[in-house]
Amino acid sequence: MNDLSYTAKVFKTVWVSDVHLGTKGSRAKEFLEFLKTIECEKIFLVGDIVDGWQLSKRWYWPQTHNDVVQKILEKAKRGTEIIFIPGNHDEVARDFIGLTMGGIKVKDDDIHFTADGKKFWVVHGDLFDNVIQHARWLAYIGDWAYVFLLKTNAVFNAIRRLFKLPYWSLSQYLKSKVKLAVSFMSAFEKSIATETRRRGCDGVICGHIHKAEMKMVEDIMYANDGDWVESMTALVENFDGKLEIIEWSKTKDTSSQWGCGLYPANSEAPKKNGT
Ligand SMILES: [Mn+2]
Repeated sequence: MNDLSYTAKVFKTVWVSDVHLGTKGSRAKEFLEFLKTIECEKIFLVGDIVDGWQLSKRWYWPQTHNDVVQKILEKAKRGTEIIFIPGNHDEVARDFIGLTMGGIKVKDDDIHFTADGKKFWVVHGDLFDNVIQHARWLAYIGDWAYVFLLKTNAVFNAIRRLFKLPYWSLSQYLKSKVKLAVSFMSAFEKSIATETRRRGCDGVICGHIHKAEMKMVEDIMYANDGDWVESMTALVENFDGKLEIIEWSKTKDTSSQWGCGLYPANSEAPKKNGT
């Protein structure tokens, strides 16, 4: 173990989602660096890996995005078990559920047992997003109204002054929007936890809302692997079964400070009760 000319971070399992390849916002370069740094038994691609919605509107596919796909296929070839659970942005892949392509298994959802015996339901999560499910247009109107208000706030209040109306506070409005977002997230967590309980699982691992988090939602363990558009996060399982959120922006330069030690890439993975 003395020759550490090439080292990799070794995990049992890795979950990533919401990479949104095919969009300018995708942090494909960083995601590729992350993939190159890790070694693991199993990778779950928890949906929205490729953004088919955006690609169908405008083709955007730089080399780095191709490199990510190649890297994933290469890992599959070398024996990493890879499971792809399509999300709503790559829902075209839902036609391939049950198939294995390039060594990658496509599944609607999956069950994962951690090394310490916890049963997790793995799912993208968009089914629990009522805004998308029932009123996609509402989300668009929301965005449009927000931009419009920002642009017109000053003019708007000048007119209100003219009519001797009190100042209308944009910041108050935004605060209420944030509150709305918070209540949306807790509604998402609650409904996904309810379904997880109904399925007899101890916890759920999902993506979709672009917010990495690990917490208890009542009696259910809720773990979200975040995204590779803004936060650059992944969820990992260590060999003792403990889950951990990796924040790439914080760990990439300090990989020696990661939760557990570094191991040569080709060494045998640490055993369950060893290090
Ligand atoms: Mn999604």
